Amino acid sequence: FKVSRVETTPFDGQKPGTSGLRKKVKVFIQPNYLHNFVQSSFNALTSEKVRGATLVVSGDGRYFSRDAIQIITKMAAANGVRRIWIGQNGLLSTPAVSAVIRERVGADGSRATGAFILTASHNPGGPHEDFGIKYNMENGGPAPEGITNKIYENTTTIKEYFIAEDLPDVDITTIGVTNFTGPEGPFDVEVFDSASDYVKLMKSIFDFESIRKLLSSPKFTFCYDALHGVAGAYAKRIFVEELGAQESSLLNCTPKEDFGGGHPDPNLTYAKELVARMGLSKSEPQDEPPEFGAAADGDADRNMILGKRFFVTPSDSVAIIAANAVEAIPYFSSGLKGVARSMPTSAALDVVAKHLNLKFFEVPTGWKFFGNLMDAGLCSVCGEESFGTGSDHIREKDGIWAVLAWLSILAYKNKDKLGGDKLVTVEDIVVQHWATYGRHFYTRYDYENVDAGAAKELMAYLVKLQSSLSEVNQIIKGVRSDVSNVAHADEFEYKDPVDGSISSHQGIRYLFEDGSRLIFRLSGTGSEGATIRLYIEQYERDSSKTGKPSHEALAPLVEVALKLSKMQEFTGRSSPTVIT
Ligand code: VG1
Ligand code: CO
Repeated sequence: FKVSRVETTPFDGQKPGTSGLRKKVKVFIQPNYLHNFVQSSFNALTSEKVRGATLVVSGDGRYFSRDAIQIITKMAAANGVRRIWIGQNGLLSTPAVSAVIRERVGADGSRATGAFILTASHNPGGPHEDFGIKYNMENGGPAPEGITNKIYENTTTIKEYFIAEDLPDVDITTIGVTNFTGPEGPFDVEVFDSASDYVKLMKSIFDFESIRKLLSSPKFTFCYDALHGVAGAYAKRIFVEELGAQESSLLNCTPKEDFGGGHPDPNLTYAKELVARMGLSKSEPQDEPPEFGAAADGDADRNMILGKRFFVTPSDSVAIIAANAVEAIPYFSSGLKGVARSMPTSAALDVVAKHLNLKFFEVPTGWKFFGNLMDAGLCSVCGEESFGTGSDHIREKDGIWAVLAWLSILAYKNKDKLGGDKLVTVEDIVVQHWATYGRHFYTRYDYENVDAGAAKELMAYLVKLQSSLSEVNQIIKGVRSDVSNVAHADEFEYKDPVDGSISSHQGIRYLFEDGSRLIFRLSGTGSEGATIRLYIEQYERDSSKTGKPSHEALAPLVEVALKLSKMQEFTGRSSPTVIT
């Protein structure tokens, strides 16, 4: 093939957010739009990460992925990349990409040093919806801010890109290697099975035999919803073939370009079918819901865990996994190195860390911050309130790993009970956890697609308000006299304990005397307008009160949050778009 140099001009707004660049498909398909971003990424990397390198290119299979894979392959060839690895049909979940970078060894001993992951995660897909791209590094984790800032800078000055226009399209449906020769020598494209490397890694972490006993027991019923995302490419292999679940326990496990027209976000609002099956929908009561249910997002790095008629908050989930990991999961049998959560995630994990005397870290939102801790051997288990849970087996959150972690805990607690006794349920495990550690009532209000100017004004107002705690507490007393005082308020800033880098403006915090917290931040993953996230949390140690419905317990704090922020005045919204 030949290498062409193509002149181009910058596009505005190619700034990677919390997790890569996410825009409407109609933005991405503009001539040169994707090309500019990819060339800017190559230019942001050191030369040995490009020339002669092996790179992975794949994603959640959303609309435009197939075209994007061909474009990136041709640009990689032209930029001197030696080898491209592609999951069959262009499918690799985000955690599987991380696993492939860390674990996969090619026939000639080659290893990947990076990846372009094609996904907009939980955002809908299709010609009128979202596409996205992000770059992951040689540790398998998202590029740190140093690199994403450089990519962005490059996009603002880009003048040219390189592409092998005459390279034939590669057949991504068939497993195998295709060899090409360019001006600098050989270039190979290898299409491989999307699941094998990931399945192998899962089998090295968990005790599949004990999970199989649980899943194949007639007493235990199970349901998994991939919401037509890429998790479907793994679910049958792992849950049915390896672990003996019924095939009928898989919902929406065929990956689709448009996620079947749905919103591939595993929460109580969007995973409707699973939520109904688990007996959590008032309008569709069920006689016998399954004992355990779970869902994933488009790229399968998120998870929602449900019991029979029971929702596990993600903040509780990571705390419960951390509390039980050493006993229930062979990978952790020699102990946890430490645990970490994102700032807005509830403090349920903090309490576990204290009890078990574990190192603990609070990082800004987004998975890239956990990676440094893990690379330095400081953190084993971590999570976010946004349905992200994971460990140092890879450098991304991992939806199927979280399900296997829960199944391991259930298998461990029920190992003597599969014969006849009543099973220990998901709900039992959570209620027991609250009895030991107390309960963190928690909810998140999302105001999606708010006018960007209005969102900025609201945030600026809240920052300004922080300078006078007495004014804050006066407002609160005027709204609810039963809510405690704010003891401290700030904008969260994080200093990475490993490399010393500083991330500022990571969300506005109001910390109350009784341990309650109100947090406000702007989303960094949307593709239109602004999304305001309001996180509300309250700790209850008294075990006679931990059973209250969450919305009841949090009602006073919610009222305070809305009044304090003048939410309706600024945004014109009387209620949030989504409550999780
Ligand atoms: C959201 C979540 C954050 C998560 C990020 C990527 O970011 O809040 O916790 O890490 O999505 O998840 P933001 O900036 O919109 O709040 V995924 O599954 O979309 O890659
Ligand atoms: Co995701």
